[in-house]
Amino acid sequence: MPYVDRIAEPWGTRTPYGPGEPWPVRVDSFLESGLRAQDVERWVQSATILHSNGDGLDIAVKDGRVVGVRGRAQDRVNHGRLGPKDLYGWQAANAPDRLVRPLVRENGRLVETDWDTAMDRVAGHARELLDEHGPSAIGFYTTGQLFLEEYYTLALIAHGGIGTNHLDGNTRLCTATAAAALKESFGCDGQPGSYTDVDHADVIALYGHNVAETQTVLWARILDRLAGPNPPALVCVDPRETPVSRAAAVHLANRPGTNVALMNGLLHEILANGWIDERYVREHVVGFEELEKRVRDFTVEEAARICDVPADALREAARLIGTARRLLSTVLQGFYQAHQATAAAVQVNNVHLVRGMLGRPGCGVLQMNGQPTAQNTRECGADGDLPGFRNWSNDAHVRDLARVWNVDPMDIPHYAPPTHAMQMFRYAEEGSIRFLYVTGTNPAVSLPELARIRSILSQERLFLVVQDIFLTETAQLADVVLPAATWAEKTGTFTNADRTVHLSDKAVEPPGEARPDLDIFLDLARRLDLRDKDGAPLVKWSDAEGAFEAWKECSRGRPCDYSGLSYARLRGSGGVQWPCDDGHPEGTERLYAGGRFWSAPDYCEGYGRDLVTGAPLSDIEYKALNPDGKAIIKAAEYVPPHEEPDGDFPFWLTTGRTIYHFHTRTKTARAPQLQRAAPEPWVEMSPGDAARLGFAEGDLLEVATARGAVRARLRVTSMRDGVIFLPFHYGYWDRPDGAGPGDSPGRAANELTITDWDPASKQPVFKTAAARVSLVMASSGTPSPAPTTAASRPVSADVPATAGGADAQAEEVM
Ligand SMILES: Nc1nc2c(c(=O)[nH]1)N[C@H]1C(S)=C(S)[C@@H](COP(=O)(O)OP(=O)(O)OC[C@H]3O[C@@H](n4cnc5c(=O)[nH]c(N)nc54)[C@H](O)[C@@H]3O)O[C@H]1N2
Ligand SMILES: Nc1nc2c(c(=O)[nH]1)N[C@H]1C(S)=C(S)[C@@H](COP(=O)(O)OP(=O)(O)OC[C@H]3O[C@@H](n4cnc5c(=O)[nH]c(N)nc54)[C@H](O)[C@@H]3O)O[C@H]1N2
Ligand SMILES: [Mo]
Repeated sequence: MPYVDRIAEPWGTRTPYGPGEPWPVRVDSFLESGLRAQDVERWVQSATILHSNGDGLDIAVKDGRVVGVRGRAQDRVNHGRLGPKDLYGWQAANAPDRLVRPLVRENGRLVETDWDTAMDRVAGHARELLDEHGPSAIGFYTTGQLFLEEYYTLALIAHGGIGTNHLDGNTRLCTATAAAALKESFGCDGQPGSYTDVDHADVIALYGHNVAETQTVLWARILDRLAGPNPPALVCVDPRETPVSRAAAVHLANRPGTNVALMNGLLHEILANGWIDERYVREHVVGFEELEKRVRDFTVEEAARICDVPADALREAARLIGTARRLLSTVLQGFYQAHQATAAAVQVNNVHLVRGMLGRPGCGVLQMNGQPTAQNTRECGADGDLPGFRNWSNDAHVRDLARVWNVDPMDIPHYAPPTHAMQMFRYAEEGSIRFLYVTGTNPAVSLPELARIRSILSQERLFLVVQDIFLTETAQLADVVLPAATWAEKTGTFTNADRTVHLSDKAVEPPGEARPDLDIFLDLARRLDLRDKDGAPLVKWSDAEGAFEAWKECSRGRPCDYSGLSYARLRGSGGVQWPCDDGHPEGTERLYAGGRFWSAPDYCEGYGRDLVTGAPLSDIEYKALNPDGKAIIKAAEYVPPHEEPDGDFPFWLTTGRTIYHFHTRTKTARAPQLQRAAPEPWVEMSPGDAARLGFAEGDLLEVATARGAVRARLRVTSMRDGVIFLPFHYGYWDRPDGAGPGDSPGRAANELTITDWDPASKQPVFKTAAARVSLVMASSGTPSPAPTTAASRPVSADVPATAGGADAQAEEVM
């Protein structure tokens, strides 16, 4: 059995395979030092949580503690593989600084208290505001990292009980555009493709998606195809050089913010060459003429000029995509966190619609998710939408939900689109939201323009509740902090980016008095005495399985139908893809086979929006556009970003991720192997720009925008000129110099980002801002500590390679 240093070699050993062949099994595992498999007392079934891939794993338990993980060979998603964050990240839950008791603010300081005191304060304050100001004074901001059962319960409390329209997830920052683009094109959320499309595709196009670092096991699957016979050709659209671009047949390193121009150039070429499935378009699609009109005169040269990429490279990409027999496309944050996010993501759907490439092996779109349970936030309505992909602007859907919940339809807010997260923070800033309940997210590091966010969260008049597992930058500003139990300490289900549902069983007891998020929500509902229309308790379950059973009924007959699933069915399984119902007892691999969509006017999840203004369309407009429930092609015109580089701020600043860390690092920084691999922030710049400005690898630089400044050490990488990149993982809780949030100089990338969002999905713009860079201190030869294994690979050969040292993990290839 090979042992591999999975920090130095994040994707592990290759197991090549050919088109249509089964992907070989390789079981990865990591146990606490000194332990062997025979020392483990119990293995408990679960799946990975530090990304959206949903890789099946078993949790190793000894003496009541988690001591390791092992990939599940029989899981449909990973066939046993795990990524570096999955192998090591679980150690964070054993950290000594977990929150173990509730905290309340007394005379300006957070002090420990008991659950009754803390929850009475939360419920008492909410009740007082409800009586004095009504439900609109109350907002909930949740996450993509809890379990399905928790979101469904929260959505019922907020929408069915309290009656507020202010409920959203950090999924707004993450996959709001995935949902919006799927609704625009197919009338409903729901991932058309499947990871098994990788096994069949002859062309894979990745749009703004650094899959190698962000879904490492999906990339391992692609790498194994590339290493086998008849490999697929990759097309990569990303301004930076990444492991994906290095493996690609064509890399379009477009200027940031120009994705719509690029897509229109590709579509022009595809249409001009007649690479169209005319019959598919005729039978299954509306809106083709609009697209034809939009791109006819938009030449490849024009696109190449706007995007600053070679016209021939664009043509070559269009040829690959246009002549592919089995095309798989993936889309993520390079497209989603942009000023024209939905417009760009929809053009990727359009490529598949004009080519008739959906619902068959190898022909799929993956409008990717990021967080492990983001899909459930959306399905259960904790992102503001109504549960079960019901349409808030269709009264029949609201009535149907009211039936499921046994409440009056008028008690479910549906007078306007649900409030999106950025708007909720605006309402808190203005003082109309007075109570904000934050669960499983750290907005004081992850939202744009942090100086503003800190000032909103620290207002005297805002009552802030934070439910987390650590005392984060956000928790430090709270009035009440509730200690949550997390993965491995509670039971629930979650659904990955290709609709695969996994069960995650409780393996160990939570530390101290920490409680599962579900139990905290149930306690809140009890203390608020929320009732249905007959006076019975509104929430009718008391545990996770009860919540799941209730959700099954809520989802019955809707696209995301879970009615054929149960805990018993999921236990022992290798993951099941929804819809899973009487008609599809084994689940559903691909959606939209045969060109059938969930887009009929009376069934669809939304009537769509104007992609430029974001204005929702009415039912009348939708019925006129799409009376027969076909797929919808929506064209879009390129418009430049609102903030572009100029004389004062000459660089494009973009932000994103590295392979070893997850978000604000509350977990990965507490896993020593991961923290060592990427201990401090850095800033990436091209060799040309560095030489022009006289900067060298390792120099300490200050990066500033109109909103703030941060310091980081320079990593010179092969990215395009004029762009700089900052990872957004580094906040203030573990800063070596002890400086806190708001202290100068800053460290979090979001000190710099802009308060701006896509008009249709309302997803914030994290990928473009105008910045300037200056030297603080020359390096005297010490390189920056950025990883050498991935996109931040140095151009200089003198930088020591990132390695895990003594750590080598088992990989059992079957
Ligand atoms: N290691 C790791 N994995 C993760 C996470 C993590 O924090 N760490 N988080 C998870 C989550 S929640 C998410 S949402 C996903 C995100 O996964 P990804 O979207 O793959 O990650 P990002 O690094 O945010 O952005 C992807 C790429 O977009 C490129 N980009 C920037 N601007 C533009 C542009 O204008 N156009 C184009 N075409 N590309 C651009 C960047 O150079 C970057 O390489 O990752 C998930 N997986
Ligand atoms: N500049 C820039 N900013 C970005 C992005 C970017 O690319 N660039 N990406 C955006 C994206 S895609 C995302 S998803 C967001 C992520 O942003 P956040 O959601 O703010 O980041 P996390 O660090 O994942 O925060 C999750 C919190 O939940 C806590 N937690 C973990 N497990 C549990 C649990 O079981 N229960 C409870 N109650 N708490 C738990 C963790 O300790 C942590 O504090 O950041 C966004 N911000
Ligand atoms: Mo995300």
